[in-house]
Amino acid sequence: MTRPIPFQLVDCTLREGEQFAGASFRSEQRLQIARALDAFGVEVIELTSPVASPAAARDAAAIAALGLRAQVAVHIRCCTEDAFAALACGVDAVHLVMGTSPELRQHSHGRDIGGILAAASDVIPPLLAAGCRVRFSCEDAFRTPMRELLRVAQAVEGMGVHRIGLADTVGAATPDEVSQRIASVRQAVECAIEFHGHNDGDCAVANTWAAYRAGATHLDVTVLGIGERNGICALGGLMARALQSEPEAVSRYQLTQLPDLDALIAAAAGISIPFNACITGPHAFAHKAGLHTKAVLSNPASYESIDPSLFGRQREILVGHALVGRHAVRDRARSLGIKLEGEALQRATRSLKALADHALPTPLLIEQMLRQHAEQPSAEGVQSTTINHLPS
Ligand code: HCA
Ligand code: CU
Repeated sequence: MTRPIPFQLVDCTLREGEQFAGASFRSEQRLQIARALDAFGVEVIELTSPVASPAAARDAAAIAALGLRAQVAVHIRCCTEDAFAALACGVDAVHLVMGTSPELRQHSHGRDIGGILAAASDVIPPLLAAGCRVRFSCEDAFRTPMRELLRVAQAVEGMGVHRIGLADTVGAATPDEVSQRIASVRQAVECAIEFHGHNDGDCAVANTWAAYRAGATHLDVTVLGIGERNGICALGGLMARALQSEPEAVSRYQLTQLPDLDALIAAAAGISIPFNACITGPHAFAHKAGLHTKAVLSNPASYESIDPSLFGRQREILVGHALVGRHAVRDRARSLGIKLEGEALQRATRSLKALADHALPTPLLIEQMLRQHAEQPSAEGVQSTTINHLPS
């Protein structure tokens, strides 16, 4: 018996991601990114509305024609003009969005709940009749009074949508609030539920996980979390979170492709992979303090909750710094074919610490020191002025 897929990933890099201040992808980049997302295994690829620009429409049609395994969707306003433009692109799915909070009702589209439902009933039937998958998302759902949110959710489900989206548009919800709201909507409707969480309060990944645990079936991500302001739930962050709790939930994705995917988007968006990115951050698997390296060398799981090799990454044991411990020094020596034990090891470690207090030694200098201590067990350290600002 095959197990049901626990959740589906809706990747919004080519929609929300392009709303990141630094991102303006060219057509060939959009196609390359769509292919890479498909190869990673995301289930849905969301694209910018075809009414945004001529290239957006051309690229949506081109991506829809690639024959990807992933479902291709365009993200549009809930109006017939956009809906017909979406159908003209030949996409599999249409993601409708409309603000339901008092703030957006007043300052965005100016309609009350009755007006929102009227717009939905104009747009949803022709899309369904054309054979499209349809998702209706309540923008700013977490500032929408619960009664009104449930009214909209039940009404659009009645119109036949395949999925209802709840967006934490201003990134202010907490995991508890997300759990409660998703659970209430889960009780009120039978269709699939999608969650889209912004990161303004640094809870996007936690909120997305809470949404899944409370019954959301579709989770929005972007590569590196890029999006409006400081973005949304990062694909890598969600993979890390899932692996820590339910590794089987992500086993169908090509996890070893994540570093290349993150690098692709970083380059296209003109940024570096952030130092604190889960999994692909440059030092995500670097161990430094002596206490840590001793235990990691004995068993990596002592300070690692995620195995770097699952993502094709390697752990690093840093020795070129003052916090170094003798186990790490011995390990580095061993990897260089140098046998360093007992008193010589102690002295080499002390010399390294004393040196690093003044300047971080280069890998070459470290090697020279280790050799010198191994060959001259009574030597009290080596002097050098070589400086490397990155401990290695
Ligand atoms: C936007 C807002 C949105 C929509 C999310 C959704 C949000 O259109 O830019 O369609 O579910 O965060 O509310 O990204
Ligand atoms: Cu958003």
